[in-house]
Amino acid sequence: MEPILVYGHPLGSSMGLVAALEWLGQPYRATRVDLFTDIHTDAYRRLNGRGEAPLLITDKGEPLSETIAIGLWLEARDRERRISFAPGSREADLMHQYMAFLNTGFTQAFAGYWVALESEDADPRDRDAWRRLGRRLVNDRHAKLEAMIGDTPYLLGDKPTLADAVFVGVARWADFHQAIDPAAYPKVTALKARLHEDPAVRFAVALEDGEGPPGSGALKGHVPLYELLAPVSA
Ligand SMILES: N[C@@H](CCC(=O)N[C@@H](CS)C(=O)NCC(=O)O)C(=O)O
Repeated sequence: MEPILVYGHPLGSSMGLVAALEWLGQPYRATRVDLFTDIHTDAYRRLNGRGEAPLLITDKGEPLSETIAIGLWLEARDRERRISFAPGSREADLMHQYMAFLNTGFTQAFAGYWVALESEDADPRDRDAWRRLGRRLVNDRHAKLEAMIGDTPYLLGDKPTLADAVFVGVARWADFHQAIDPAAYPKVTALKARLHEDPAVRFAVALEDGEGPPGSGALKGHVPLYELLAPVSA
C-alpha cells in the first residue's frame, strides 16, 4: 500500500511534508484532519499518543509520528536524492542540522502565541505576556536562522529539500501572528516567498484549505479519517 500522510489544518506544520511528498514524486495518499477536533479523540490517540499531526501510516500500515521521524523515513526512500543528499555526506549532515533547528527552537518559539490565542478566558495581562515572550523568542530564532542561511536559493543549494519542507510549514506562523518585521530578516523572507511560489507548496496549501488542486500526480487520493481509525477503534 502507499504511505498515508495525515496532515492538519489550519496552518499545520505538516503542510511542509505534503510539499516534500510532492517533490519526492512517489505515490502517497493523504488524510486531512482538523487540528482543533479530529486529533483529540481517544481513537486518534491510539495512532499518535500525543494527539498531534503530522502522522504517517507507512507502506506497512504502521503509524509513525513526529516530523523528524517522518522526514527521515522519506529520506531513506529518496534513492534518487530529490529531497535529500547521499547518506553520510556533509550536505546530509547540514540538512539534519537545519531540520533539527527548525523542528525544535524555531517551532517552539511560537508556543506563547498559540497559548495566548487558545486561552480566550485567561487574564488579558497573561495573554499579553505570552505574546511578548513569543515575539522575543520568534525574533531570536529568526535572527539565528538568518545568520545560518547562505547565498543559495534554498537552504541547501538550488533545489528544495526536507530542510525547506520543515521550514515552510512553520515559517508562515510568523506572518499569521505578526511576530516579525519581514524586512529585518531578508534571507528568511526571500526563502519563504520563493517556497510559497513553488507548485508543490501551492498544492499543499490548497489541500490544507480544502481544495482539490491538480498536483504532481503522486497523490493517489484522500483516505477519510474514520477509515484510518476503524482498525484501532473496533
Ligand atoms: N513534535 C511534533 C509536534 C507536532 C505538532 O505540534 N503538531 C501540531 C500542529 S502543527 C498539533 O498537532 N497541534 C495540536 C495540539 O497539540 O493540540 C512534530 O514535530 O511532529
